[in-house]
Amino acid sequence: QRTQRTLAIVKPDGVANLGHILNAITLHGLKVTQARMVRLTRAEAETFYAEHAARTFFPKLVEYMTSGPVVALELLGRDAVARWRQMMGPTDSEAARRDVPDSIRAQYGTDKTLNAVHGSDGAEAAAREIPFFFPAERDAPRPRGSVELCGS
Ligand code: YYY
Ligand code: MG
Repeated sequence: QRTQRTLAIVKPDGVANLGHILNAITLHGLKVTQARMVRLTRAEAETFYAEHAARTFFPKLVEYMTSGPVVALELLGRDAVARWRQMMGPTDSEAARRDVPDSIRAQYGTDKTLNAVHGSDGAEAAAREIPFFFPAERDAPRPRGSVELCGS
């Protein structure tokens, strides 16, 4: 029941539906406080998903996340972490279509890997993941192409 921030990523296969996804986010009462489109390097994708480095799907995941630009979003709202996870639906888009047909992954994902969106899995992850895409302004000059949609 607290106002918090979370990191959302519209993954390469989700970018074609960016408008629908942003619309769903705002309809659910979450605010987009920072947004940035970026093509991740292999090293960046590996670092972002370092917790999964030992998994068999890791190479496929890194390949996918570097296959095109992604859009990173900082979301702000009451229980933003859990509410964004709930909007996303299950990791496997096929399971999402079965179990949560109105979820983002059900509507815009393909399978277990190509699943349209990412969301931080807790407040701790959010605190680590938000600065990964949005470093403090004193540390970094504003990257070209970055847009602040909304003051925080
Ligand atoms: O948090 P979430 O994205 O729902 O799933 P994770 O278990 O953290 O896995 C991260 C990421 O890895 C997932 O979004 C797709 C990919 N992945 C996969 O390709 N195959 C799996 N069996 C599990 C996860
Ligand atoms: Mg996860």
